[in-house]
Amino acid sequence: MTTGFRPCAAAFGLSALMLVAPGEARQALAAQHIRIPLPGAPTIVLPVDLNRDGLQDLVVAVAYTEWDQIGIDELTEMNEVDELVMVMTVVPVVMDRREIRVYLGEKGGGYVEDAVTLPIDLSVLSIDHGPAVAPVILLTDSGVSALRYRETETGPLLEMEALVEDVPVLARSGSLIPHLGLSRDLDGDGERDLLFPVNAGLDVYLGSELGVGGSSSDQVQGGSDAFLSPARGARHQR
Ligand SMILES: [Ca+2]
Ligand SMILES: [Ca+2]
Repeated sequence: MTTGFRPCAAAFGLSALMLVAPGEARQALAAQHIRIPLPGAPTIVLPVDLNRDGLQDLVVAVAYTEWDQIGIDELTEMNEVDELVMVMTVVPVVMDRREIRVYLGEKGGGYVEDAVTLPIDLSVLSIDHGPAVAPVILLTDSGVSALRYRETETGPLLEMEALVEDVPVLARSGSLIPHLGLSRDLDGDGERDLLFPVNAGLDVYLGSELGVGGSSSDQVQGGSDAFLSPARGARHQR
């Protein structure tokens, strides 16, 4: 007996309507439907020009589960041979997978089909827009990192680069939390500032300390000298 249902290859995805100019600049903008297949539900979606080519890219954080299998080694005594033998038992397990996918924007609208992917673990707590020199920031168990896009000889690469070294109040929660509001322009200078959640409130890191309008990741190098200090007076007494 057959039913009216058909298998669906892609259970998750993003659909977006983009406004694109089909030809002459004076022509009316047209809506373009785009579907982006994903392995799981998108937890966080950020439109941002991550590779600084003037085209908006799409940064998507995805969390999903996947069946896998693990092998467990055990020493077992076998009467037939009267000695201990190593036996491997393979058991199915459900694995938590998390990853950041970046779909680069294309001229004329839409995104490249193949995403640049960075697997992340439970130490990444949230992702948000950041100041100019770090357009995408990640709150982690050990502070705030910038998401960097880099072209290499073997292809494009995503990396995490430490900006702030401190332990947030959400550390070790294992949750990937959307819409935390990690950055706002608090002093009205047009630059996003970092809001870092700690036990006693919020630490504020002025985005201007990263370099207003900076365009190169060289301005924020790794190493302890590059870690920012909270703005004076912003930290509550603990
Ligand atoms: Ca871009
Ligand atoms: Ca600011």
